[in-house]
Amino acid sequence: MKATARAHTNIALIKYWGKRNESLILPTNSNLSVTLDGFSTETTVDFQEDLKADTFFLNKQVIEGDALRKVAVFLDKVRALSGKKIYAQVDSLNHVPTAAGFASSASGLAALAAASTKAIGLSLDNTELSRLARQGSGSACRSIYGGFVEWQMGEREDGLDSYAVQVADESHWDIRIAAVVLSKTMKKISSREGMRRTVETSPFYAGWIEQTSKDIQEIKQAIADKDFEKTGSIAEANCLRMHATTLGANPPFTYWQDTTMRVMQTVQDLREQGIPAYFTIDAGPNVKVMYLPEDENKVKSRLQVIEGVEDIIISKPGSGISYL
Ligand code: FM0
Repeated sequence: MKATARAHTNIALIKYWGKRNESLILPTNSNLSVTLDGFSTETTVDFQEDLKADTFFLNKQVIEGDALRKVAVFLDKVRALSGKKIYAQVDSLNHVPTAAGFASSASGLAALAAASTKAIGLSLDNTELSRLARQGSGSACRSIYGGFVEWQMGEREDGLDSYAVQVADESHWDIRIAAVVLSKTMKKISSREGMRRTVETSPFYAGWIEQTSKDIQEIKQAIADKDFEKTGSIAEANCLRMHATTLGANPPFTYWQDTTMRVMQTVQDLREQGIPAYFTIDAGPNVKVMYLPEDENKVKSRLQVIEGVEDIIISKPGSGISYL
């Protein structure tokens, strides 16, 4: 009982930053991302009668500890859905053109959801798959779809109405996203821990929630209109507001490093010179820069000379899950 699926990672333009239910992974706000064609995970799940436990290989290396537990806990949900108590060997390959810490739980859990349900004989539609992937890692529910994707927070306690929908497919709008990889990264606070601490302790959190529900309505209109400056400026402001909440947490923290700020400054300089480019940053020091295809050379040449930048990986809007 074996199946293979591929999923691409995504970058949020309106961030998911906080849970209203930790065990079901239900968010405090609806959020929106672009699926990226430059980063993917390909996962084969093979359920075998003679296995005594799940095993997990990532890029051909045996994985144990927390990462294995995350996979096994997810497969428990798949077993419960199917009614079959059978363990699996999971083989994942991360196609990330660098070693610099860009592996993503979004593509990983989306590929795992697709491959494991198919392998065990369930046939879920994309809504069901998104809802299931969400319970592995919140941002994974968006990677079921390509293009521009909204995770609708839902209202129900049981999470049945909390899943992603496609806002526009990958052919809607040819924009580019450069992932700017920094050469040194410090010990990080996981997004899971960072968002928990922020929700519990940051006095700025209420302001974040209030503004984000407006941002998502506006950015959906801007994406429909292909209004790049509006889309970029809403995304950049939303990112800055999310990161501001972490400075208000107790104990306070930030994901930014010196190079993170140099990249942000360079993007703002590019705009002053008339080149529309905007940044966004997730729970780590690397920066993603959005721009239009005609500005690629100018943007790339400015980013790659920044001190502390190791690599630049360029994506277009990518596709949703596929079976191999
Ligand atoms: O992607 O605790 O999905 O909207 O990347 O596994 O549900 O790893 F910037 C932070 C992603 C959070 C914003 O959190 O958390 C976004 C973030 P989990 P995730």
